[in-house]
Amino acid sequence: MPYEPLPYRPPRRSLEDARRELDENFQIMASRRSVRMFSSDPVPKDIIETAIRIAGTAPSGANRQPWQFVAISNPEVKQRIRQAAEEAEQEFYLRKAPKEWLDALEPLGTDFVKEHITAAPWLIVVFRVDYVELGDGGRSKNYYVPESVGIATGFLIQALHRAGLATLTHTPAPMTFLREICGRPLNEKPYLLMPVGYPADDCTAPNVSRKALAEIFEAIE
Ligand code: IYR
Repeated sequence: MPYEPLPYRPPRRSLEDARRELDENFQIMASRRSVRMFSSDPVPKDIIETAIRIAGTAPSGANRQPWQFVAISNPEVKQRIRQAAEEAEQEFYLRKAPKEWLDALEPLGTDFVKEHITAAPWLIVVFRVDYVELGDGGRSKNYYVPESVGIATGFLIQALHRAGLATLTHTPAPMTFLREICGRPLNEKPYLLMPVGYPADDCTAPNVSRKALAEIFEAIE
């Protein structure tokens, strides 16, 4: 495809406006917590769809948009996913995880029981698409796939949180079962499993804090 750029002239916002927007967004995002206790209150499908549209605006390597999202509200399918995830996690907690890793998880209070997978009204499975099969037997490769899908997932988490919805990023290992259960083709690899919904009325979250700016940032001026 030839290079045919279009004018891009977003309106310039005042610094005052920018600071207000950023301060407000920081407050909103700093209040986000990963949630493991979901209400079963329903979330309409259009809410999920618009959040996924937002995820789909993420930048990606060569603009290949190498992601696929599957949202599941079907209770039987959620149950199958929970069962498979719990089997993988049981193996992790009881056999595979080194003690050091289990120690790091202790303050989070996690274990292999994943009730949130069936409690949340929606499960979003994010797939990475490493290549696309061309009709002629060839393949078209995608670029910077984990980076691109990670950015899209970040957009998704922010969009859902700003809409008042809770999320949990979950990566049971191995998670190939998600491709089978979701009926996706072999060029799509599960990247993340994310329950989405409202927090339960009695929801609690681990007592964690964020690093200070000085710990995560350095300016070179
Ligand atoms: N995947 C396991 C263990 C786990 C790992 C990390 I790193 C966490 O931040 C939290 C949990 C689980 O989901 O329980």
